[in-house]
Amino acid sequence: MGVWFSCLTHTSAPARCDNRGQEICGVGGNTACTVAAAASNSVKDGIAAKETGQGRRYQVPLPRGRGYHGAGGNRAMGFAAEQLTRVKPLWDRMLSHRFLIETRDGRIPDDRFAVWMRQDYLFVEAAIPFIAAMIPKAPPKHWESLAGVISALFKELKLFEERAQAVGVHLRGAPPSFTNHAYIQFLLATAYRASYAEAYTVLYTAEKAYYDSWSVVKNGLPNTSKWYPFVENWAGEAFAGYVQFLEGELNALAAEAGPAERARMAEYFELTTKYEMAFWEMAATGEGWPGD
Ligand code: MP5
Repeated sequence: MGVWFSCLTHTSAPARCDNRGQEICGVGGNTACTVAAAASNSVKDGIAAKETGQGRRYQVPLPRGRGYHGAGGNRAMGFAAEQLTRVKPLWDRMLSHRFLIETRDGRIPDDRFAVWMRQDYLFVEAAIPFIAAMIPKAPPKHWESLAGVISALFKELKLFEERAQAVGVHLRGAPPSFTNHAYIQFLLATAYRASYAEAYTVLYTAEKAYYDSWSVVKNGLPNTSKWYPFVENWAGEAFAGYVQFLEGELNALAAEAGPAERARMAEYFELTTKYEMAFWEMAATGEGWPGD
């Protein structure tokens, strides 16, 4: 979601909130922000912002007492790291998916990339009610950070719209694919039926998957590429800070969970990883629906 600010300390925890034109995004407390990547991947003012270096600003404040790198607390390995280790073979397969490699190498056909754009636009749209449905279950200290995620999702939709217009992709040209439909239903069912910690696991895993996936692309795609704004969006320093914030919160939720809930969280972690893999596969194949 654009360029972010990484905020190292804060009394509250709004992650991923749009900070354009504001010093602090709605929450009182101490905030120490570092500007992430210089450029913005624009939304309304994208390209212009990129040229002037006036990127959209986000902040990722962490609760006081939590270091930027120490968000998991004192445990040697928090829940998230434990799960990433457990699903590593799957995770690595996701990161070596041909869609990512071809995008990184500038070999992805435009119409394939357009499939991903159309589908991810729908996914991001659906992420709004997903996050909104988590709010009633969330501890009050998470309300503002979740609200920040929602406003950042709206900005992200604008990034898609701007890119689509720039490259001539008709974003509204397709219904959700089978995989995307399933993933969206999974998100919503999780938000409504699962516990908050379980839903938060899905949020973290999806965001971490995108951070890692776009980092693969970043490691090769020239920043002059028409697709680079997506790299900036998900593989920038600021998004890294946001993912790290989520990781700390997820670890804390897992530490408070009982063994049964923790086991379900692990299951959600793995399922989300599989959906992420399936999403790249769907984009690479231009998957239709059974019976089409
Ligand atoms: C994300 C995404 C990242 N846009 N699409 C998929 C399939 N997985 C994860 O989420 P967000 O909210 O766009 O950063």
